[in-house]
Amino acid sequence: MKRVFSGVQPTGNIHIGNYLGALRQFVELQNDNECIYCIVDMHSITLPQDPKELRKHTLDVAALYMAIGLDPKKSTIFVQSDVPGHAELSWVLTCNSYTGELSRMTQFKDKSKGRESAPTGLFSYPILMAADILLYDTDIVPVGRDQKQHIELCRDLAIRINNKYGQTFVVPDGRFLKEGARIMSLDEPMKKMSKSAENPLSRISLLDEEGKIKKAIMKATTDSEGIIKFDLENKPGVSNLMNIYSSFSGISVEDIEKKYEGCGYGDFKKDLVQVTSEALRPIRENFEQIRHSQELLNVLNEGAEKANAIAEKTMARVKETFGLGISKK
Ligand code: AQP
Repeated sequence: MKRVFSGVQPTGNIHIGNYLGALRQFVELQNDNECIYCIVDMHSITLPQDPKELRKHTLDVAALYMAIGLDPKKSTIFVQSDVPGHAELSWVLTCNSYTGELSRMTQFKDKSKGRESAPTGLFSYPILMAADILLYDTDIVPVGRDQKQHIELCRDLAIRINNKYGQTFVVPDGRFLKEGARIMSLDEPMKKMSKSAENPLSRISLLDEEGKIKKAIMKATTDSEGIIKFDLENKPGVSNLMNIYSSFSGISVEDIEKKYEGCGYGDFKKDLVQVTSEALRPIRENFEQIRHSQELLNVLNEGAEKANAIAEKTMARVKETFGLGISKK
């Protein structure tokens, strides 16, 4: 069995980009692999968060993990800050990385744009992410395509340390979905859909009700051509909507083109509202049942225990490699 690790930041409600790009794979993978899924709250504080909101979102994401079908009997589900190994390993990796390679990360460039001085945590975000992955001897990391560069950096760090100090880390592979791998913002289709974007109509969250879904889709940016055609370069808005339609319905974009030949954007958008609402309804219903249950807290406690047991073993090996620590406690 391969070991799978991935995580989501509790920076807001999970949107369909997170779901179609990453989380959908989490569920699929749990049947044939040993899966570890984390709510990466320490990543969230790379930008300021309201502490109460952060706790709430952490539990929301955990409940959503279960609502989309993650089964705690098959997958380990836990909160990052409950396992100290993440921060510990992150420091070791920091000491083996270079400011040059971190400066090239596009996520850092995007998130620090317009700031005179960016938070250090934002700069070293990819190192914490590498620590998350390497801490569990991960083979496969299911993520959206936007994380490709971070996965490459993680691999580089693992290979660099293995070459210099001897075999210490498993070198992981990213796993990216083809369809829906990158869902774009509904109002600015050249930007990716994001939890923290200012305009709430730029995204559809997994917990949105039909009214909000309808508003966001009917207002989504298209173009003046009025033709349902998949053309990422010239028709990014329409192509993004087709991508969403295809991901939820399983109908290929070619068949969507045929189905809507001669139709206007209005008809297509109305159907997309229906397809999306139907796909999200069961998730919302499951969420309502799980969110305030004792079961959720039990799952997170047990998950942290299991994750800690693996993390402690890795950290013992890492300390041995680097000559760190004396006490065997
Ligand atoms: N628009 C997207 N399309 C496809 N996949 C996406 N992911 C994020 N946005 C899209 C994937 O979702 C997983 C969890 O993401 P994250 O919470 O760790 O951080 P993020 O990539 O920074 O997501 P957001 O929504 O943009 O959050 P904020 O606004 O807080 O930065 C990852 O696997 C990611 O690839």
